[in-house]
Amino acid sequence: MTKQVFVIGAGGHAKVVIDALRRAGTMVDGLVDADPGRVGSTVLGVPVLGGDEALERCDRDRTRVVNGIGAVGPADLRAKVYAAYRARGFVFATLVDPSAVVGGDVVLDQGAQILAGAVVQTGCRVGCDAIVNTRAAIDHDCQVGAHAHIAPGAVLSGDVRIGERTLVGTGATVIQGIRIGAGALVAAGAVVIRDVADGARVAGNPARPIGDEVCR
Ligand code: JB2
Repeated sequence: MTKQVFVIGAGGHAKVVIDALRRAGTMVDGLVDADPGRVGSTVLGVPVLGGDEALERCDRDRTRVVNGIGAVGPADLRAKVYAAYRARGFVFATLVDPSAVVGGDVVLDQGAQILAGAVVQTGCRVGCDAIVNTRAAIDHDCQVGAHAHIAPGAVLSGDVRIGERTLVGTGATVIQGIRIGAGALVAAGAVVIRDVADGARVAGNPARPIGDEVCR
């Protein structure tokens, strides 16, 4: 059955998602965005139809939604939007950019997104609504929790666990076997050689706990 596809959000992440979907052979029928000022505009030629209520009349069986809101920190908006749409009966499509390499036994949960040039090796699981962003590399047997974001160019060695809603920042490196808890933040460029607790923020080489300064 042909499905209509809508992307939630009309900002930077939505643009990346629309392009990946197209190259994977999926056309996007429209966008929804909470900003009324965006209604009537287009992103890569796809119209912004309205706010979240614009999809209310869609037949859930014939509709798939894609989360176009990026995860820019722990406890993010992205997870809330995912939960709200699931509660309304919508199903999220998984997205694998055609340029990504994904092992044959990798498990992608609902709404997981593997973007351009990413590598996800054998034995991995990517949780629901998680993002493996541009050119991120995840080696064998890693587990990425729901709504987590492995940012562009980050590297996870084998058998790493990333908790729900955790952000591993741009270009960060995590050595093999490390456990990073839920709602944590690993700053861009950090080198993680010890486990990271739930909610912790770490930065540097080797990565150490930090305060609240911006570190994405
Ligand atoms: O509840 C909502 C909602 N809240 C914010 N529902 C809907 N449908 N849309 C919502 N939005 C909209 O998400 C905002 O009005 C805004 O248009 C959009 C977010 O766009 P922005 O470009 O600010 O962020 P992003 O999440 O697309 O991209 C961020 O994360 C990516 C991973 C940026 O930091 C990117 O650079 C990054 N690559």
